[in-house]
Amino acid sequence: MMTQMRYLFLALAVLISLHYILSFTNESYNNATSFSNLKDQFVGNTPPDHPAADSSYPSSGTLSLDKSHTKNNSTAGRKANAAFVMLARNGDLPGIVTSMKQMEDRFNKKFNYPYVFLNEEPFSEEFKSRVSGLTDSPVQFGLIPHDHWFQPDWIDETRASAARADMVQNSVIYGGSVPYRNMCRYNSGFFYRHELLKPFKYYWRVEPNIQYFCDLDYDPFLVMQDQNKVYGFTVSLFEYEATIPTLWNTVKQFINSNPELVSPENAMAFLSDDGGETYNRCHFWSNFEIGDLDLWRGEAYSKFFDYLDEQGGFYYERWGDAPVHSIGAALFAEKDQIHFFNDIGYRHEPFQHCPQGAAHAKGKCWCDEKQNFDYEWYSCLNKYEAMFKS
Ligand SMILES: Nc1nc2c(ncn2[C@@H]2O[C@H](COP(=O)(O)OP(=O)(O)OP(=O)(O)O)[C@@H](O)[C@H]2O)c(=O)[nH]1
Ligand SMILES: [Mg+2]
Repeated sequence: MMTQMRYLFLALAVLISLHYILSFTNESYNNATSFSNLKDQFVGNTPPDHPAADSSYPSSGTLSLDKSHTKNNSTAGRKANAAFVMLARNGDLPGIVTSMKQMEDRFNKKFNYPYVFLNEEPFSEEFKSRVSGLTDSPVQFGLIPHDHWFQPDWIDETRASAARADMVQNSVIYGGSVPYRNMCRYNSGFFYRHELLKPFKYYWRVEPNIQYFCDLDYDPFLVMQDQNKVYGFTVSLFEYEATIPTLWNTVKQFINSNPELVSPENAMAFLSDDGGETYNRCHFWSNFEIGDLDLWRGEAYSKFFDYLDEQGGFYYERWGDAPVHSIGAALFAEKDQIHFFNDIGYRHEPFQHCPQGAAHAKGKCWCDEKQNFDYEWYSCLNKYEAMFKS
């Protein structure tokens, strides 16, 4: 009996010594058997394709430096049904890679959202391979259907070209360009109908040559989803009057004919200083957008876009997708559903939003806090904020 016990102890001692020797000499053995890893297997751990950073988020543009707040893991393991959307020409490649690399470095390396590129011409092999090389996320390249892009036949070209000549005369930016008008109309009323975007609910629009100044360690798509937001912006400003002379009258006609489509909790106060009589020309700068595609796909905005399109103002004037989206969001969503992404430092020439104070520190932003458009005379942020003060 005593001899058997002695053998048992001896065998145990050999096993324990072996375990320690392997733990020190073999990393994968150590990883597989360490107490914390074994615990994770039982208690549950973060899936490998999920953001490694803590991904809880601040609400409504406010920010807390309290680490316990950001450690509550409320968004851990979740992703929204979302994609980046980049409309681009092959010639935009240098600016596209600049934007995309920043997006990857500041945010998407951790979150792995897919990209959708759209173009009215096929993307070149060079474009596709350079762009795909920047990310581990899925990248898709879509061709825009002809009828979604080009000037429709029913537009009176004589009238349209006279309007363009007039704008060139008056030095209106992009006033002489048909492709620019195609782009504005496409962004206003078609991009969200593209086959490649059909599976998605949320999008983040990214343009060439933009800058992202700060690290983003939470998922803005989940902010949209969890807080029932439908439109997010970083910069807002006034539109050039010369590009939209009849837009507001057209909007008013639409509202008068379809009052039931306008949200009772709308953001008209952002658009108008006199209860809707005149347009103050405020709009969200649409080169940055995080939005809910269903806002555009819904009945109200679909009817609204069709009505605007029928008036021909995308070609007889130069209606931009920024005022059209902004008016649509402000009228058909509730004002609480429009979100200011205060902690996303962003620049599209010539304006930038640079987070201030604690937000600047938290995002390790590299923009100069003094260079911030928020309360410049040409910004509309104060009108947005005024809607929530009473
Ligand atoms: N495929 C395609 N994309 C275009 C065309 N024109 C513009 N875009 C894209 O549409 C978006 C807006 O165009 P931009 O030229 O940046 O317009 P903008 O921001 O008003 O003007 P900039 O100050 O020049 O940036 C960008 O993502 C462009 O790459 C076009 O003719 N074809
Ligand atoms: Mg641009």
